Amino acid sequence: EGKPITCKAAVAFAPKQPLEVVDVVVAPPQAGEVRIKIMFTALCHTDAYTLDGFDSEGKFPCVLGHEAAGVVESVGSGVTSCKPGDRVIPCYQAYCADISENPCEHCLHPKSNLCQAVRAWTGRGVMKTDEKPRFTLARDGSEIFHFMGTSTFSEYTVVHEVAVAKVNNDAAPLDKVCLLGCGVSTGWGAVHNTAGVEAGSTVAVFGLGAVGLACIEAAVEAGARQIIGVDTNDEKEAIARQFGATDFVNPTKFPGKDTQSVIVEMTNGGVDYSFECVGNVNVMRSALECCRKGWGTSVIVGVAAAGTEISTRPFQLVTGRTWKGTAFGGYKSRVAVPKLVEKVMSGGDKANLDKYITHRMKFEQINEAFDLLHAGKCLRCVLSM
Ligand code: NAD
Ligand code: DAO
Ligand code: ZN
Repeated sequence: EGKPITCKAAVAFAPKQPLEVVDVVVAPPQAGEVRIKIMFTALCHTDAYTLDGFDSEGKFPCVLGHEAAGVVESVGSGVTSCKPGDRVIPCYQAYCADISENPCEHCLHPKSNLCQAVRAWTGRGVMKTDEKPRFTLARDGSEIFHFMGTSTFSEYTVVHEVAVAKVNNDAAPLDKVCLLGCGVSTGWGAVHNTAGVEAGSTVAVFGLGAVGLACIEAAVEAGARQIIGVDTNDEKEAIARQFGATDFVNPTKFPGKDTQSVIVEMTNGGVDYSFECVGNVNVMRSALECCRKGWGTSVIVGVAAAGTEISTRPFQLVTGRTWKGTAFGGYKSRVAVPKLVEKVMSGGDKANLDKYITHRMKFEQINEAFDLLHAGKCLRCVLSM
């Protein structure tokens, strides 16, 4: 019954090429699907990484984007958890347990947030119902693939119902809470859910983009007594200290010495927890090896290029270090995101998301926003549609 909508989308036609803002046709939502009018979208490093061709799952042409907020335009048959007019945050990591008759085992398991309900299809850039994308190019009708089940670099997108988190608080500003769709939630959850940082802990955070800074913010909240920010860019020191880092290490300032040795010396044996928020396998090794013998835990948050491998000496683990990782901070997305919105709304300055937003632009300027991300000048750039 719904009609196709013709609108603007920033299409990635091929890896390493600028996006092209063109007219696309967005088909109506089918059973179990939701069509969303995107109001604001931010850019995350993962979009840049896919555009750069590092993601083996990346299928072109596609509509990238996965950190956004918008309003439900229409819903397909059988959709009960949201309705037209609802303000929502699309989630690249779905959650099915509370709305599915046959929930996946991950959603039922307390230790996992990796819902598999639509995973096989989102990985291939299509919708589950008919295994086709809902985007076609207006000029020739050719198919354009989805990305991460979200594709928010478009005025309208279609997502699976299991991937739609509601913003229940009418006062929540969508141009800010859009950040809860990825980077900020990931950093917070890495600290609180995946690591479980306790008061009095020592922490090292490698990579001080929005994700790493969110780890610092959460470590402060958890009561960590020492928080070491690590970044190759000296300009990150000031912002890391504003977020609550007590120390800053620039690995390039210690030629011939590895970063793990620097941190082990600073902490008299290593940190209780470390977080890798860069996506570099050498940094992942440093992050593990700067952890305290006996109990130190390192969490991999960064997404490394396809095909790369991590390494360390097994003795590092034999002697009590733990190596783990996190996707979306371990949060069961669709039920957790509304709570995170509430936390932001009730947290005053403490949970203020403004400090992550260094730039705002028009959607049409999306390629400039990518340039900023690559230049390391930007935490988050929020685009208005
Ligand atoms: P970003 O590019 O804004 O930040 C990365 C930071 O790392 C920059 O400040 C950069 O200067 C620094 N850096 C680069 N090389 C370094 C090195 N060798 N040592 C120390 N610092 C170095 O990226 P972001 O948006 O904050 O994302 C960080 C990572 O997290 C990315 O890999 C992204 O794909 C990943 N990510 C993962 C999840 C998840 O669910 N696991 C979610 C969101 C993002
Ligand atoms: O295989 O079930 C699965 C989960 C796949 C998604 C994992 C996402 C990891 C983090 C992606 C980067 C964040 C934008
Ligand atoms: Zn599920």
